[in-house]
Amino acid sequence: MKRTAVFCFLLCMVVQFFIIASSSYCQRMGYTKEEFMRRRAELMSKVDEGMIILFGNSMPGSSIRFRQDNDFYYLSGVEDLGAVMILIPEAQQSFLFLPKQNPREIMVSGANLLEDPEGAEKTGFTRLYPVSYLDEFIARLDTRNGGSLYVRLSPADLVDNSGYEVPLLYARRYRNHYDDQMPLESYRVEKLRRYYPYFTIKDVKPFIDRMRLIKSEEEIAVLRRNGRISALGVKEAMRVTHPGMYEYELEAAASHIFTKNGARGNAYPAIVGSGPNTCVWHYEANSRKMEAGDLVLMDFGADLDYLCIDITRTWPVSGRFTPEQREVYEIVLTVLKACIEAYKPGVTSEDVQKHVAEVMKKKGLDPRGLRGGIGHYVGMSVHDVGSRGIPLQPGMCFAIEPALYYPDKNMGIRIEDTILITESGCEVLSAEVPKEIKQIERLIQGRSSETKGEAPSKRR
Ligand SMILES: [Mn+2]
Repeated sequence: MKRTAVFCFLLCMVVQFFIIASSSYCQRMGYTKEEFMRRRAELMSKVDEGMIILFGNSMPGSSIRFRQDNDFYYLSGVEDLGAVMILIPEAQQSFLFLPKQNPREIMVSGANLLEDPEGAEKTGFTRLYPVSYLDEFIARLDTRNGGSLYVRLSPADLVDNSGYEVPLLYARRYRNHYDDQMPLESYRVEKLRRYYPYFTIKDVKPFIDRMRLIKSEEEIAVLRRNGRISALGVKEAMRVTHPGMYEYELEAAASHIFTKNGARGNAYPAIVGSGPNTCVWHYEANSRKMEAGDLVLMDFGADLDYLCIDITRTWPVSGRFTPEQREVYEIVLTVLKACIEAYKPGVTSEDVQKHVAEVMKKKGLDPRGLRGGIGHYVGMSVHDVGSRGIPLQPGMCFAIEPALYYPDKNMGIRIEDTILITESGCEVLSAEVPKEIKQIERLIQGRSSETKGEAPSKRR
């Protein structure tokens, strides 16, 4: 009996060691500690007064992997639950607050950085504290730091919804007054105002957004890698397409490639619409059986190390475009190529639009009915932060997604690439997935001669 107890104790110690050794900082991520330290230092030098407080996500994901709040991750690289960060610009010091976990929490989910004696060293924070000390910490500092408290007043962005979309989702929820509960974000600000009425509350978000707009060397390396992974995924879906398959099978084919190559998940739910579904911009049921003669539109990209890629391709299920599909496809492709040509440092979206109009006029193409943007920012959120109309700069990242929809013909065609502004022009990050008609037809027809798999069953 005693021997069993000793054994159990030793086993626990071994388990503990491995848990601590696998603390969730920078796990398999493409960033160095110095990158996060540099970002914090830059933010502090821009804000230059008072105190900055940021909250991390505090609940684990249910069916999806936990994903930290974008701004919080951007400045910390920390993926622990319930984290809070305080930055003191005047002293150039940064503090991380984490919940003190009980042994059961540690046993079930692993230890957070607070349990790690090298937590501060690993993250570059000045010090780590238990979150129960947060208010006393604020109270001790309030008079010495100018009385400004920088919090996030602008809406947070999520991986698949931008800061301008999230308030719309709330507004729609408020239509039913039983659902009109205040967002956690607003509740936190409200509480800070009530607890510390002597602080001047200011918005830190514009400072962070300006930084996130221009991608760093480390971010560019991640984006390039994700561009390749996401392109390979969509290409694989294209390759395996044949009549009789269900839309969700194409999602599976692409997801397999994403996961296999280390992506933490999708940048957004896969859109795989065939036939009439090609005309639903954000169709995501992916449950229809594809038939010969249909087009299928796939809009899908991976989330790698907290950076997204946004790709759309449209292709014929049977491997050959009809003359009518071909004609529409060529128009959309021309617009996409004209945008890519025009994207370079110094130009504005208005200039890009003008260039597209000129190209279409020269080719005698009808611009009426053209949908989809000539560009939205891409980054930690697939519809990323950044104001419109400003001149392009190296390090900015966009998705270009022209489209034409004809619901009466069950024909929607959208082609989308994610691009990075370079010193001289732009780099197409998603270039590895074909978009020329010939390449697409060759890829699908090459596959159609192979043996088909088992007949799939309908998804419930
Ligand atoms: Mn897009």
